[in-house]
Amino acid sequence: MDQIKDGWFTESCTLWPGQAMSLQVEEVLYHKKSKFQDVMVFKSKTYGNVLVLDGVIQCTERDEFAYQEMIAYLPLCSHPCPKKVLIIGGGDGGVLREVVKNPLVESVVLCEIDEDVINVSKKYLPGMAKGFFSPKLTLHVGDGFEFMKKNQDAFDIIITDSSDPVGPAESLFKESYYQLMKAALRSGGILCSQGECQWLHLELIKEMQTFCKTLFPVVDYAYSTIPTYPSGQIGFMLCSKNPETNFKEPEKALTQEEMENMNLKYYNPEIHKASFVLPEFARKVLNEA
Ligand code: SPD
Repeated sequence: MDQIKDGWFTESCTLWPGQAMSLQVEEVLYHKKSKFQDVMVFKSKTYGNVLVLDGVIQCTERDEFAYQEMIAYLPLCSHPCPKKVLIIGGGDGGVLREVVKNPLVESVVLCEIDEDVINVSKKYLPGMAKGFFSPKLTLHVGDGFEFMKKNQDAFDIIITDSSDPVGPAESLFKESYYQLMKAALRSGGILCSQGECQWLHLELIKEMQTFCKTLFPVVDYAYSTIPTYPSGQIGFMLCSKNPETNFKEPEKALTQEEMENMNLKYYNPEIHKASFVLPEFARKVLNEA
């Protein structure tokens, strides 16, 4: 528990050297090692309950929607008919909650390797974990690589809601993983993966974009703002098997009524388009890739 000192949790990591994020702690609700990682949930003073894996903040009740809505709705609204969805990771249930809300989605498989994350989230993050009770869901506890090897040409959308590229999630940022996703997607399928932060990981994003372009005819990078992720932002790598896909224009813009019915708090058609507009330092690097 050396990350909590004088009532403050501090997140530091070799992936963002020289900087750290702190949140004031009211109470540690859960802290145990699972088979795969260190799992902690604490009640914070101003951000609600916070899920931390291997010392890194995964979500807080206050700002999680800025990530979960974007990683779900950017691909869902870029596909004309997103019937079958696969989520790799996402054990807190937040992305699942967003995906099952969409009336076009008929079925969702969530494949999470760490069952403890699911159980802890059901107990301490009920607002996120409610997707686990949807009749659209088939839950698979296991390895995403193995699952996709056995399920080819099967999904319209694959969302990878992973932690950062250290420890269990490192392989999810590699070309071999993207090749597997490509094979698991149906014709016209779209993937959207946690794509790290342009302020911190531009070289990694460029590397990923470069190999994605060898695999898919359409590749793009978008981002969302979120206070409790390093540098206040996180990005998404989007790839489509359909050469006609234009990620920057939603296939069908959600109406105000639809957004209200789905209780969206961050995503709207304007922010969809705007999320692909990059600052000049990032645009230059990624345009060269
Ligand atoms: N730096 C933390 C990145 C975490 C991304 N995944 C979060 C999981 C939320 N469902």
